[in-house]
Amino acid sequence: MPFTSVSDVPKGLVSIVIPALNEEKNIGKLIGEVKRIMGGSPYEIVVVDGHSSDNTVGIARRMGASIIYDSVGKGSALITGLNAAKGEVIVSMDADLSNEPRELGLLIDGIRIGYDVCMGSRFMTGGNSEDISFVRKLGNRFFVMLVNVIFAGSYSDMCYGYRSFRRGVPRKMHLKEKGFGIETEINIKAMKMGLRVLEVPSVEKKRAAGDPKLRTFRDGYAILKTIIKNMG
Ligand SMILES: Nc1nc2c(ncn2[C@@H]2O[C@H](COP(=O)(O)OP(=O)(O)O)[C@@H](O)[C@H]2O)c(=O)[nH]1
Ligand SMILES: [Mg+2]
Repeated sequence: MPFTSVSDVPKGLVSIVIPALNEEKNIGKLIGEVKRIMGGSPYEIVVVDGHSSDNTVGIARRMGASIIYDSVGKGSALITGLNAAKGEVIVSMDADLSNEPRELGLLIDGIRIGYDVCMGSRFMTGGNSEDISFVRKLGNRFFVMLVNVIFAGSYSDMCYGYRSFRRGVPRKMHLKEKGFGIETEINIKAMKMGLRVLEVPSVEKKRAAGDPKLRTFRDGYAILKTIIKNMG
């Protein structure tokens, strides 16, 4: 359901932005669960497809999602989706069933009670990850520590895509990272911009089907470069 002008947008609209690349085995179930959780409240689901070679788009469209395309990378897809979203609250979530739709309420409420960005955290009390490897957990710890020291933050997690934003906030961040550095760029910019940031616990499930697109060392290096680039 595309909204053509701001006056068309229903009050309290929530946008759920899902970057997806070859997720035909996951996307249908995810959209079904999101719709059930959102129930009668106004929402839109925006799938940002990276020109999948499988039937991701066909399934997502049949389930009622709006489809936009971005073939550059995960970050680039997320930026495209966040900028296209019309909601008062905008949620980003992965397509691989790692992010539980029943946590949506917590992320949405975080914005409704006054925060600008609300970030799911796997490593605060109540959070957990069933998906992260030991090496990636170690790398994440290191990057969290680095960002907290350099930018005076107190994050418990980074590099995690289950988040929510107040309308207008993603655009003001002028996001640039085209790959998996995007989550780190958001953490850093939220600090630098003095935004009101809330972390809420999140349990990351194992990717349900298909292959992970993140490559630990290639993308770890990209995250490090993101931190350095944003130091100025
Ligand atoms: N549009 C688009 N989505 C992507 C791309 N790379 C990954 N994704 C999606 O981004 C989300 C996170 O990717 P995933 O491979 O699960 O990363 P991981 O959970 O960090 O290992 C999933 O929904 C992917 O389908 C890309 O190049 N383009
Ligand atoms: Mg994943």
